Amino acid sequence: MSVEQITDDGKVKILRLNHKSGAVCEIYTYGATVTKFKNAAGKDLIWLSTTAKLDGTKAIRGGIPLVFPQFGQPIKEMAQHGFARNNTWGYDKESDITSDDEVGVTLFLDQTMATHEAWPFPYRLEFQVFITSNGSLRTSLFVKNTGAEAFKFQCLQHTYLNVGDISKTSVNGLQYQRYLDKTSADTSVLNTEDRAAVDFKLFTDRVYLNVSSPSEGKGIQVSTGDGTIQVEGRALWKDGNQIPSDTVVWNPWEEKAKGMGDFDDDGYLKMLCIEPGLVADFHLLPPGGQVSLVQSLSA
Ligand code: TA6
Repeated sequence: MSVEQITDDGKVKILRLNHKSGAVCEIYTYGATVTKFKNAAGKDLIWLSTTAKLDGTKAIRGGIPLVFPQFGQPIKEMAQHGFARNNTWGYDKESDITSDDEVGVTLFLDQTMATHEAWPFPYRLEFQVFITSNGSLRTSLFVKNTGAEAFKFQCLQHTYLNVGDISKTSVNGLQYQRYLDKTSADTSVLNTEDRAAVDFKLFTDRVYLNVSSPSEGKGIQVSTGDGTIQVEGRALWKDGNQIPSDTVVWNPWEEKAKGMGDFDDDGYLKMLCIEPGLVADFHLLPPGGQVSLVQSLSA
């Protein structure tokens, strides 16, 4: 069980978690972006574009980029998906966890490191990445209001899953859920998912509302050609009470994939984004308040 630091010019650029099971996870301090998770069976669960910028010039394409304080661009002056994913986070080795069963690190960001004049609030983000005793990946984003006034925010873990072959992929666990279809002419229409198994044959961009994983072992199952990836996501107040959270499902498909310079032209055939978040609306966090957004990936 170990945490390796890969440095560049004396600064930590990548953290590598090595679990005794053989599972490995890599996180860039830039954006606190998980870029790799290979489980104990040697299966890579995370997709990363081969043309992703990894030099800090833009958010990493693939992995688990972190979206905060906005999802999309409701605040027009601020970059799409906010500023958490395109700034370098801090890392304090003292916060490492290397117990008998788990290995984990915590990265942090606050208003002294990244902010925006259109959202001028004191905050602290902490992002914990653990490989757990059963070889799953648990990523927890903590949002803290360290200021004297309430602020509104959205947050999301923009997880790019490696599904191998999208034509052999289907998602279970969304049936009867309500969703907004961002590919439609009217994105405000509330639709209902009627399929037990959702498959993918075209550009897909949907916000499923209030699809929190009710408890351990539930959540969303992504059936791929060589197994199933279990995705659990939930949001919690500091007192542990659950907040109904959302799940975004995205595949840009061929034309949009080709239109992104950092997205492999054929990448849409190998990836699927299943993204737990609080994005259907802004959420109000009072002074001293904390919300955690927890994702668990296993296969
Ligand atoms: O999560 C889905 C989404 O909001 C899509 O609408 C698409 O914009 C995607 O995020 C990627 O956004 P990005 O800014 O990373 O290119």
